[in-house]
Amino acid sequence: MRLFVALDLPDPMRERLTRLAGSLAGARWTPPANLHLTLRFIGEADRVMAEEIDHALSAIRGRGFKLALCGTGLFTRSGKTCSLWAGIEASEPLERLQGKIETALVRIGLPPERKRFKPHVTLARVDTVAEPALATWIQAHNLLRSESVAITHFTLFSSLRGKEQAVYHPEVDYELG
Ligand code: 3AM
Repeated sequence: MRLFVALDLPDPMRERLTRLAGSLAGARWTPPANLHLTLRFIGEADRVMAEEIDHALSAIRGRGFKLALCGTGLFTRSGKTCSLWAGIEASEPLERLQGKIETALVRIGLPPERKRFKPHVTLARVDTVAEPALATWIQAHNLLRSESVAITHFTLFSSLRGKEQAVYHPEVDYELG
């Protein structure tokens, strides 16, 4: 199964992000149910490995914390704009949690993540959207801010590739004290 570790977004944050969707010709918006904040992409894992991952994640101790949305931006791949995202206000507890997850997974043999952690929620795939339209959208939404919401757990998700969109399934929640 294909796995990743993420924060399942609390409803007020999900609703706020859902309201941003629209008015950008060609954008493929993330369905509301799929909105999440990835902490660590894992990839394919067999049953035995999935159990080891679950075991390692279960041993992580951390406290709940609060998060707020902050700004929007674009990622590029091979010089081409590919995704539109909402940013997350700088958060030490979030960085600490991500660090603990990374350490735990590397300890059981997963290759280290080389990309620097950039907390974000992917809003849309935009590889076919015209650059000027993207720039206008970003300008209009760059001041995005939200109320802080409480994060009480993180989640191991499985991901099934669908025809149009992947289907994410929460496999295990790990409570933060
Ligand atoms: O949270 P975002 O949307 O940035 O793009 C995938 C998504 O990221 C990413 O993992 C998240 C949950 O699916 N992803 C998919 N395949 C990947 C890969 N091979 C990947 N990240 C790194 N390497």
